Amino acid sequence: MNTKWKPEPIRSSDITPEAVYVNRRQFMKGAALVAGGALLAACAPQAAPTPVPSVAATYDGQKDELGDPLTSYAAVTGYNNYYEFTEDKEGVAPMAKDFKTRPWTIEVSGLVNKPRTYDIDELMKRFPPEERVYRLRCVEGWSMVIPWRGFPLNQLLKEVEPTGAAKYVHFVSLLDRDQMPGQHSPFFVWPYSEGLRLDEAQNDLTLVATGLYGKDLLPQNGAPLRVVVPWKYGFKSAKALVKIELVADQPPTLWLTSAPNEYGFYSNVNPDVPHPRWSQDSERRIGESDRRPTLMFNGYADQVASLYTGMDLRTNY
Ligand SMILES: Nc1nc2c(c(=O)[nH]1)N[C@H]1C(S)=C(S)[C@@H](COP(=O)(O)O)O[C@H]1N2
Ligand SMILES: [Mo]
Repeated sequence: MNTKWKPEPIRSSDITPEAVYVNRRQFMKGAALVAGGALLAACAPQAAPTPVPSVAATYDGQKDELGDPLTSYAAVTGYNNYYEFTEDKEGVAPMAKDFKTRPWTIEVSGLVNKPRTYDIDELMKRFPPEERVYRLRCVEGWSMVIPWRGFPLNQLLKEVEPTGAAKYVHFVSLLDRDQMPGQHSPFFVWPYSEGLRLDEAQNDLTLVATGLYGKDLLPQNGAPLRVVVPWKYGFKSAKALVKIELVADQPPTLWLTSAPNEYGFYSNVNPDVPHPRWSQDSERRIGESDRRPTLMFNGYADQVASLYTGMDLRTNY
């Protein structure tokens, strides 16, 4: 995605074969059975009830609201963009496998009445998870359909009470050169950071994700928590968050800092506004062979178009 990148068509060899996915699914069913057994055994009268996340037990045949099938678990967890590790999409998962996600805290601060630092496990108990199937459209021209588990960011923002001066939200990812070798790259300003206007952050679609496919996030997908903003290009959805800061002015972001002519602050999915080096009017859904047309706001126009009333989306790309 940096200046030396071109969007490349994804070869089928880039994606873990379906057989691996099927095996993994079998394994997941087995794991669920084991977990169920453990739960029964633990259910002696004096035992406290174990909270069970409200996620579907099976994803077979599940579709998004447009009727499109979910992208396989193997592809979602095996084909990733995560520059802190490597620019090789299939290399992220093996490199990130031992990434430490505990202990972990997330600071919510800045222009708020009640700044707070949450322990990740405390945060996950405080905000009950929902399941949301969202499309993720990478600016490079590929997309996936992912069943996320998380909670709307607006619930967290409400709890810390943004002041009247807060106009933007700055998302900051972990800085840890020992664990994230990509952060030795001098081409970017680390840590990874992103930003939204406050009303975008408060929109009900904006999710704090802690899991996908009913399981905790794996490191390659941004464990232990990330933001997911489904109507914007994937890079707005920052991984491994350690800080969410409410600010008055548009915050700096990694991509805007490295290539302002290519990546705007808004970065709404928009088939009518090409990237300077390639069209954005179609995309390759991972797992499919034909390209499909890219939808305005990634198909979420009904929920978000009103956020941009009166704005020229060619200038505010
Ligand atoms: N911290 C961090 N967050 C990140 C990135 C990154 O390199 N570092 N890549 C972004 C890009 S370009 C995309 S397309 C999505 C990919 O998310 P996924 O690998 O979970 O599909 O993560 C986004 N979040
Ligand atoms: Mo991306």
